[in-house]
Amino acid sequence: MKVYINGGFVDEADAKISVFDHGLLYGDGVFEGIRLYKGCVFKLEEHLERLEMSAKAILLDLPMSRQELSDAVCEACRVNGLSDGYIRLVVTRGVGTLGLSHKNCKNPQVIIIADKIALYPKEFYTQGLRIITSPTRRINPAALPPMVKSLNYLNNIMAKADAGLAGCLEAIMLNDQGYVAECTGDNIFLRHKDRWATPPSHAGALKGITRGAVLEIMEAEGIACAETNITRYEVWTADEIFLTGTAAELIPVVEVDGRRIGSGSPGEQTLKLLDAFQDRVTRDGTML
Ligand code: PXG
Repeated sequence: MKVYINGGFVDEADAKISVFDHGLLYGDGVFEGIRLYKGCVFKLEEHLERLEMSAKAILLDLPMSRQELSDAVCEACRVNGLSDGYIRLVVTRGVGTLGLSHKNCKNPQVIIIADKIALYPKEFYTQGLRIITSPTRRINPAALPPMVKSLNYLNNIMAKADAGLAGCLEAIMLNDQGYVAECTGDNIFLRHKDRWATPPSHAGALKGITRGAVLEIMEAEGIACAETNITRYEVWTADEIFLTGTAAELIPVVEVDGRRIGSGSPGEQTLKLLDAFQDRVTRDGTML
């Protein structure tokens, strides 16, 4: 595998960063996880826009233009002979002296890894996921805006560990007020009767690209979905729940905190939306 680093492609064994990079020392940097479907990079423009906004929020000047980043992402797929896969685009603050100040880091580092994708096992799409609510809260927006896709994922990693300890693959994270924010690496949607809802970004949800695509599909199909605060009670009593994420696409949830959701099988509308999503993945892509 060839990795893009330091402005060019090198063998993966040679793709290394300095121990003085603040991305490593402090988790100072931003990233994107992007899907490649049949030679099309899904929603590349949206991912690059989110990367730019994440970078702006943390006062990081991206060293490449949108077009240069787009070209490098496509090239990373081409040089690795991929037509389907997962692209990790990372921008670290770069090398600096020891000390928190970002100002002594003059050269942010752009890294692009294009690889095969590890998906949730297939049976979860037919049987649904069991998840829990993690005791680990989503980071307070006043501390670090959760919309920033930063290299600081310890908060989510702790919650993912909570899920694992409970024998689950995902966990819901609540915000400071106790409302549902999202899951550790996925957004959440739920249905009560004919109304769908998903937490707004100000409740602590990352503005997921998959979430955005699903909201577009719902609008096109005339399915009402509110971006509104959601309580645990509303989760436990939902008729249908699914999660969205770049890796997961749409994955049904059939149990939360030991409460069965709906009939205990993946919801009918969830499976229809998953179909509609899969129909679109190459339509909204940037061709290699
Ligand atoms: N919330 C969080 C906190 C995320 O990190 C999503 C929601 C879904 O967003 P997208 O844009 O993918 O629809 C994410 C992104 C992984 C991995 O390795 C996945 C994410 C983040 C970090 C790692 O599977 N998902």
